[in-house]
Amino acid sequence: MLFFPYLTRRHAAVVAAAALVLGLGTVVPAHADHSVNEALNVGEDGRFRATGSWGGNLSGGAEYVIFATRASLVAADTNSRYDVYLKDRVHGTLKRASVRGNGSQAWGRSDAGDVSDDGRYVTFSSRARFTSGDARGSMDTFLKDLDTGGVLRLARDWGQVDLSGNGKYLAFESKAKGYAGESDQDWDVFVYEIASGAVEIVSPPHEATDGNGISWGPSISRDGTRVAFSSSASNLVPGDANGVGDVFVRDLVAQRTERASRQVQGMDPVMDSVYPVISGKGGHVAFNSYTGADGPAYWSAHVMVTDLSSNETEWISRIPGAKSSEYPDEAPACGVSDSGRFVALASPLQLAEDDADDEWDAFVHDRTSNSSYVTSRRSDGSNNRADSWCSALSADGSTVSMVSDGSLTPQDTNGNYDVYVRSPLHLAP
Ligand SMILES: [Ca+2]
Ligand SMILES: [Ca+2]
Ligand SMILES: [Ca+2]
Ligand SMILES: [Ca+2]
Repeated sequence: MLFFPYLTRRHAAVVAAAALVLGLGTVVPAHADHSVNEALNVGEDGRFRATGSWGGNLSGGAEYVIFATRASLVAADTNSRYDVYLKDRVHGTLKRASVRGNGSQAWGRSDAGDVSDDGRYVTFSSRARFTSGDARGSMDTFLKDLDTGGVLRLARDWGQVDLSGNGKYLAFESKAKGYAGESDQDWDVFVYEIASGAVEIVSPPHEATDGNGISWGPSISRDGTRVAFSSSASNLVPGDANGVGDVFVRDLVAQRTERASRQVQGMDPVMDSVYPVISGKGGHVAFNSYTGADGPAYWSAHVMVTDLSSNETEWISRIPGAKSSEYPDEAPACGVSDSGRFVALASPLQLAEDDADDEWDAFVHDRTSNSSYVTSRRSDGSNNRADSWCSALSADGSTVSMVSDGSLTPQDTNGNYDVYVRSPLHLAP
């Protein structure tokens, strides 16, 4: 998942200043670290490119990273447009993914989506034409099979799409009628089985014929059986009486929905919970909550993680002593490791001792040691005084992908945003 910075640097500075006054500047211990950055905006010739790159979703094992760049990384790329590339980090090979079924290049900007764990399937969005019947100029989402070259244009009424790690399912949001018997035009969340084309509704209510609100923002587990989403409906589970939007998880095998934002620090949320990210195994969900431990946070969202087996929710982007309402708005989490222990997030807050600036940084939070660690550093470990955001986290939490407008490797002097992968993260045992 990728996002833009919000207008929060001023707020971050206020919180940082308050923390210093309160003696809270030192938050967590630093980790020993030997991880290095890998820049993705590098051509087949091994040279770093002068124009920027963007995106950076990872396969579960971090063997593959999908990103977009305006630079030409392979000789056949002569369109001077953003294209989507898939880097095989194990074999060091690079493929341009945003090409048509016959291998010809497209003439419009393409942006990176998701990649399956085996690197076979990718999703991307583009204004270019990839299939017959696709009008140039319309923004569409495509599914590409890199084994066969085949490109499938996903339906125009699909919004956000998430590919399951096993490459078999796509979770999507839509407000169109007709999917899985839906008769209204509210936003709902569905799962599409790639092999059969079957569509199943994910956001059904437990008692009524339809949810009494909108459901959106799906995130699907590796095996495709669990889908997290946001919903304003109050009839998806019994006893949802808080009157605000929540995050839910649907188990498509057990045909059961549970509320993941049921408890935040022991309290029923009094403000919305949004932007869920489910772990590959489906046991943990990170999301943003506008409710803090001490009540409504109003305009600031905090990153929370719910363990679905214990049903406990933890606020992880927290500076001790600061009030909820003093926090800046935070970006959605980028990933949760399979065990639920590690969470990738980005924040303008100084969540780690080694973060010495009020720029946005990418962090990995370790829920076991309750400490956060800056991953958007230079390879030599020095501080990067520029905004950086996370993109994705590997299943084991040892590899993170990021976008930074700083220079995280010595050859990056282009002054543009670029995608990096950092690994292996030597986090506390
Ligand atoms: Ca290009
Ligand atoms: Ca609710
Ligand atoms: Ca910072
Ligand atoms: Ca750069």
